[in-house]
Amino acid sequence: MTTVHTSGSALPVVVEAVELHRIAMPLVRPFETSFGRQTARDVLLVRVITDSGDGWGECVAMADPVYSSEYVAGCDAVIRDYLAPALLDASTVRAADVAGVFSFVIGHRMAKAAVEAAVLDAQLRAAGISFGEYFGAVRPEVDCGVSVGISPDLDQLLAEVSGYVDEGYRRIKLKIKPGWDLAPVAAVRDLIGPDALLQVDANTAYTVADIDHLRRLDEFGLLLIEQPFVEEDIAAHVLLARAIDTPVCLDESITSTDVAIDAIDRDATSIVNIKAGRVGGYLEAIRIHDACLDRDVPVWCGGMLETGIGRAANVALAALPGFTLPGDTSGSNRYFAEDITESFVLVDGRLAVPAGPGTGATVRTELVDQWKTRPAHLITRA
Ligand code: SMG
Ligand code: MG
Repeated sequence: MTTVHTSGSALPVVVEAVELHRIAMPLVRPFETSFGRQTARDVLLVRVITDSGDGWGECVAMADPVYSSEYVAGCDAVIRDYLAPALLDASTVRAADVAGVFSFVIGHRMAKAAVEAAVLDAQLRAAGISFGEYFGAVRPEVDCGVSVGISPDLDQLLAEVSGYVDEGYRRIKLKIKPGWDLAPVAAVRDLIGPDALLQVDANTAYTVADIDHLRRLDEFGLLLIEQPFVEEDIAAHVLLARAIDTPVCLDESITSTDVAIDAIDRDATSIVNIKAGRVGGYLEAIRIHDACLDRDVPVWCGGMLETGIGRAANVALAALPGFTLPGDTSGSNRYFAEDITESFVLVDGRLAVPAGPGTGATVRTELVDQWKTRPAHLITRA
């Protein structure tokens, strides 16, 4: 069981204001999944201003509600109208109190996670403790994988994958959808060889009618198949898991520790993708990690095209003992020409867990200002 530090680092902060920033960052190349194509990252950043200093959190919601029901403008509104006022009312909080303060709002986990992360950042900066120390990190660096979007054709896909292999990535994940699955997987397996780690992610693009087709992936020796069916349909994933040898891994479906335990107990998932935003925050993410570790279920850290703010926290999370598979924790240059913090640079296929207080990342506020798509919102006590 992971122990979250409680002494010293748990001193509360008094929240004086919440600032919401919305910025646009062009992607170095378009990222296409079964649900659409992105050319820029529309990011919502939360800054909490406290009596003990500031903290930053990143909201992982996409511009449109296509990965899950949450989206940037919705998160912006729910933080401005509900979460920030509740936090300001509570006034004196620890990160561990935030979920309780927000429990009157149903769902909106990505919005809640962003605010909780900002409070944790402020709290730990004030205490001089890093996210890694607080979470119980057991390694100084983490193995990194890369998520490769759907390409216009196989040649372009192979060129992109070759580049990532050359950069040292320790695992390749291919986005798949009906019509773009067996052929790209076969071509990439051929390119990278039988021993290289390879997995696929369907982002809910299939139905139970595709089970026989998906079984054909077994011949490629994949680490796992991620989220083939809609998020509510745990039963369909049970059927697939019974039918194929490739391990089934849930992403979108896993919204809490209870859901994770249920899906594991039902044999719908034998590996779990953990994303703090999807489950309402890093503290819930750690509880899922602990539940999986207790049950010998391997986990890995998912990604949502984060800037350095979210990436710093993800890398700290991925240093927990149960994260035994490489995560979607890629270097900054896989996404952006320039990051909003110091760049995360791969060394031998790994990223270092930041050691500085809080996330350890320094937000380049001049870039936040330069890249804004609307003026910052400042929410203060009424
Ligand atoms: O951060 O490298 C990243 C992206 C990883 O594939 C990735 N994320 O379903 O796991 C997933 C997707 C969700 C975002 S797709 C726009
Ligand atoms: Mg996924």
